[in-house]
Amino acid sequence: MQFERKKNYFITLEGTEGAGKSTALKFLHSALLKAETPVVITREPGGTLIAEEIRALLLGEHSETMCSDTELLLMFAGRAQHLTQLIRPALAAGQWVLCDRFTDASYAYQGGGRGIAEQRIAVLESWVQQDLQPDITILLDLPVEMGLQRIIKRGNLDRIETEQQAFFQRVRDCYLERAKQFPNRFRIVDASQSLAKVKEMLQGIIDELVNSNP
Ligand code: Z5A
Repeated sequence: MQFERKKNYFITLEGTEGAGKSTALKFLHSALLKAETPVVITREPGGTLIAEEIRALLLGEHSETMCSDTELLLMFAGRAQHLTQLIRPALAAGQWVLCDRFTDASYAYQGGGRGIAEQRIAVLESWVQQDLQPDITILLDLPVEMGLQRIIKRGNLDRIETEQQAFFQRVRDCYLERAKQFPNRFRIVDASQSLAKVKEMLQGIIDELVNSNP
């Protein structure tokens, strides 16, 4: 008798500011472990030694302004390293990968936020990823003002988090546009709801994936 190989998913988690990604990530991780899913949890920018060094450069404060192209290219430099060293080998070994942000964030922040043309980002995307795309992207969405109030309360803002409200509105608009463009891949979760409700929705997504497995 031949057993079908179980599908292992590449899941990415995205969100606007203060959407509660850190909390959601912990919940998703434990839900996958409870379902006895072999999962690697990682993040972008970052995820490997070199990519984490690039992250420090990206999120740190500098005495010189980082230009938008540098920011975009560094995001993809880190992604190339991350894909080669961690994501592709994990997927090839049959593990699920749960990644805190991925290329949709480059479209949202460097494209929507900074105004870099989508086509330029698409060139880097196909260079670095070839045909690899996440299977599922969970987007935690909430009104910008509400998210900013949450992160101001939390404190400890990084270089990108100190941007103006209009920047984050463009980021949100771009995420929602991408969700419309790729409806099969995106799952939108209303992050303005109570944490209990958000967790219930996340559990529903995990159940859908685990149960869809042969
Ligand atoms: N970036 C980019 O520009 N381009 C790229 O290609 C990539 C990334 C990959 C670092 O990302 C930055 O990199 C990010 C995008 C950019 N920049 N910004 N800004 P990150 O993912 O490491 O950092 P982050 O966006 O700041 O995410 P975070 O640390 O996970 O924070 P969060 O989503 O804002 O969530 P939180 O800290 O869990 O929640 C914020 C507060 O709200 C906290 O006090 C919670 O207790 C509270 N909270 C959470 N959920 C709820 C609910 N449901 N109700 C009430 N209160 C809640």
